[in-house]
Amino acid sequence: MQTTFRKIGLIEKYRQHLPVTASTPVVTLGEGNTPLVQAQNIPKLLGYPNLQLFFKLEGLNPTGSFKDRGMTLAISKAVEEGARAVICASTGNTSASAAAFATKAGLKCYVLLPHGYVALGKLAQAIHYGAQILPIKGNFDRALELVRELADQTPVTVVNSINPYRLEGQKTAAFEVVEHLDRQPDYLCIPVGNAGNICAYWRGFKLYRELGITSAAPRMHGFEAEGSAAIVRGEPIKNPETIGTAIRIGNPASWQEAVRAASESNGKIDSVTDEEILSAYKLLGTAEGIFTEPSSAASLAGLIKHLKDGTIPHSALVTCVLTGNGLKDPDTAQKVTSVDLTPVDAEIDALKKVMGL
Ligand code: AN7
Repeated sequence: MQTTFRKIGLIEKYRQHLPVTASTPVVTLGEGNTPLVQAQNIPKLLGYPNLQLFFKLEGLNPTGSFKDRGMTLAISKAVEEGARAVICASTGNTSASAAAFATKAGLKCYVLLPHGYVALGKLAQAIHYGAQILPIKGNFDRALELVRELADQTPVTVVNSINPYRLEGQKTAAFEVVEHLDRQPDYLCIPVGNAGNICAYWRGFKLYRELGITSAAPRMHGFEAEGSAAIVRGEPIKNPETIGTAIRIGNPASWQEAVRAASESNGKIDSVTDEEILSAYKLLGTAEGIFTEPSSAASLAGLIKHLKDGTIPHSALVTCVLTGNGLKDPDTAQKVTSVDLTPVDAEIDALKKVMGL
């Protein structure tokens, strides 16, 4: 019996909407096709029983974040164009994804990281996939400036979202949301850091509307962390701060396109506090069984804010994008919930006593 290998990954699935040809070498780790899961308990708990809420679980991509969608295309095109080395600045997830895809393609990978502000799991990934790690004494915004300069002076290909292929790959997430719902959501809520992903989703939704696959497009509601909310404040932030280290970015690269995405879609870019982010982060775990990283919970935190202030109607069909996997940041998970981990005697009676049974 002859068996055929079914091609995987989002380039194969969506190639007619992507800038590839039959001769583009496809570098894939099986990214995309992530679950869209309906909330079971949160709408009632919040007091909005008619809310139709779905979570796009991007943490189930091969390196645990949405970055893999853009990286499969950016690395495939880099190989096609003859690159030998790639480079990125990163708050963590881009570095993990770049390192994995570069390794698979046989490319050298350099990653510039803001020293002390990358979640443990992401750093472990970049190391494990064999990237050359360059922690810098500066934040993400400085790292990205340095990457742009290095790319001008040396033969390295930048795979940050300023690489045009990144957002083209990432727009496929919008296609999946439409296919899973069999229509467009009314609202899309999404975290905003460097502001690329909100633009990518908007491109995807707009394309499906143009092609007549949907009759309308959702309103895009993007959420920055309050201590890093450059777009909301209307000026770059020199020393951005937030518990969500992934979105600790003070001068977003896709600023203007993100503002256009929000205005063209009749949506909004707003901010949420670290307290609101952590509260949504915990709620996802305790009410829905979803472990996402703190930055990702900015989408739910923002939705809650906009339900409360009436910006989003209480019976809307909403998709919240959960951009990264909670396992990437075990430190924050342990810090934010105090649990008694004192060992119990390994005896039935001792356990029953502690369990109150
Ligand atoms: C989990 O990895 O910028 O607004 O260098 O890791 O498209 O930047 C990560 C960003 C949201 C924000 N959620 O997306 C990086 C990086 C998670 C993230 C964002 C990031 P953009």
